[in-house]
Amino acid sequence: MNKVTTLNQFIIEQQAEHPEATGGLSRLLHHIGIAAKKVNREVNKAGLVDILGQAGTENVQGEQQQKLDLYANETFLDELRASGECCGVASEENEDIILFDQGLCLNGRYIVCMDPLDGSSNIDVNVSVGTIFSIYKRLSPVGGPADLGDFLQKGTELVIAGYVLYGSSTMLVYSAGDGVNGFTLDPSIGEFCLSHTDIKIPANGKIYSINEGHYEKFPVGVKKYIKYCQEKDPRQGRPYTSRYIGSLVADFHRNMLKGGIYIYPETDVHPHGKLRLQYECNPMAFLAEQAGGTATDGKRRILEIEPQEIHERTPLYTGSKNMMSKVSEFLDFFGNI
Ligand code: P6P
Repeated sequence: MNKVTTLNQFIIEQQAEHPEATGGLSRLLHHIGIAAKKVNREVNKAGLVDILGQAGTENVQGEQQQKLDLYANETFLDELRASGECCGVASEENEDIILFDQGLCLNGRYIVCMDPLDGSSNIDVNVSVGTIFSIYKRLSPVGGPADLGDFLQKGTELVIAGYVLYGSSTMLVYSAGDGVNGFTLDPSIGEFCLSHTDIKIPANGKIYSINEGHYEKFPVGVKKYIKYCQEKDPRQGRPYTSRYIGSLVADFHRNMLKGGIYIYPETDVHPHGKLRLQYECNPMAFLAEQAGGTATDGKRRILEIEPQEIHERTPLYTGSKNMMSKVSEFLDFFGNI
């Protein structure tokens, strides 16, 4: 019988490779896994209970909040607080940072930036959605409250980044800076089990993922790249295939396994891009690089961008390194205008 490695076993084994580790990060990850299982339970029965649809409120983005958005946000906040290792959270669902400034949490050495339920507008139509999380070491002194500077660290300072994909199966994928590993939830035992070891994104891919509904407003370089993907050239395996789910975690995960490129550039509606640097782009960029891919804003490495505020947006180009090199040629030649 094949040995099953659960997420908790894997975390403990990884911790053993770092003698200086105190177990804090392991406890934090363990609680993230619990929150993911709780959210998975509700996502899976959405439609059967009164948790579908809009909550009748708006988030800081001015977007209609789904009932599951609020449930996911509260669930992850509760588990992060319960871990005692986290002193504060920046969430897509909250305008300001949430400080855990009571008791044990004041000694928490980590902060979390998260999108608790990304792509949630897809929930009512049963399309995959995801959670995106990223963990930094706090910069503020342990024992006191976290401050804004803790949440405005560059992606190069990330300690852990990961996502949960609530899809045909539920997977938790994360990296602590030494490769990317994927864990599939086995409902029969209620555990995430190691299923994708050391994920590497293929250097080449045949999939480009972009919302071509915004085509007319794309930078010229992006338009030229899309046409390049569509031109027939059997020697280079073109035309490529267009795949766009409209759920970042699902599009990104597919490209991680099969190879491909995901692009959300500047548009007229989103002149700085739509996606959020701190809790969407930086974690995905960290994972892409850990898997051998790359991630830029069209010019700069995402992880090198100095955040100015917790909800700032950025264009995102990420995926297979050779496809990223090709799109960069078009952007350099035609510019980002
Ligand atoms: P559009 C979902 O709202 C999201 O943040 C990402 O998950 C997704 O990739 C993107 O926005 C979809 O945006 O403009 O194509 O609907």
